[in-house]
Amino acid sequence: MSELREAPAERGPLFEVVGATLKREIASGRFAGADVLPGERELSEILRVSRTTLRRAIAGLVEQGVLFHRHGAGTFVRRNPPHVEQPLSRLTSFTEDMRSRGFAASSREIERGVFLPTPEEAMMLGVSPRDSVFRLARLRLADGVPMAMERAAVPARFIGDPARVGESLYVALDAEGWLPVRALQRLRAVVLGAADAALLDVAEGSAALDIHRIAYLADGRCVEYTRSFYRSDTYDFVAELTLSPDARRRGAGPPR
Ligand code: 16G
Repeated sequence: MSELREAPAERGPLFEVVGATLKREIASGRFAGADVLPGERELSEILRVSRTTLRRAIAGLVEQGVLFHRHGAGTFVRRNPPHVEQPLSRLTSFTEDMRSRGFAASSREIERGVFLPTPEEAMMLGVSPRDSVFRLARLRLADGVPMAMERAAVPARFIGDPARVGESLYVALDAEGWLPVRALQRLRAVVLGAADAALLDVAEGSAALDIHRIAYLADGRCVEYTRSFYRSDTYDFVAELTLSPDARRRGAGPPR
């Protein structure tokens, strides 16, 4: 470890040089054994930089998905992007899905507020163009890796105080007594444009799943319209198919 040094040719702010050095060392398999980075003090001594610089460098690598923090356990090297198999028959939230798989769910907020609906939102939610909607656009991450870009719209009357919507939209809806019980979802393949590709940390033109979800309350009112782009390299949507009761009877063979 003692030869871990910045390359003299590298220029830029010190924390970026340190980040690039760490990234190169990781790529060369430096931490392959344990996958956990040495402690902050040890690493800052090895690299001969302040802990503040080191922290900024590490934060940058967490943002890029190279490293991730595990609460109370340290900073780890990510070897493979999380891969998720998602059943298409259960109505669950992103936070719930990721937690159940042992990934730490987080979000980077792009937009939040109460606005007049776009024509698309008004149509999908069945609200008047004069009714307000609460809009929340977020990049969703699992263990620090971008997984999906979601733009959710909820009729404002279902959100008491927009500022109180925390990590999970469904937890907030549940707290107000408006948790959806049913949803319709449409999936199609798309090619990502530059802006969404940059957010999802994939090359422009990569394939993604474009998902529209309309979620309903028990009384049939629409509570959510969300348009999402899911990275196709991290998500498999799995549907269970069953034979119709008629066909099942036919397949059971002649009655004895
Ligand atoms: C899921 C839903 C999304 C919903 C979000 C709530 C899909 C394709 N989308 O990502 O419609 O808004 O969960 O997650 O499954 P949250 O409660 O963690 O904010």
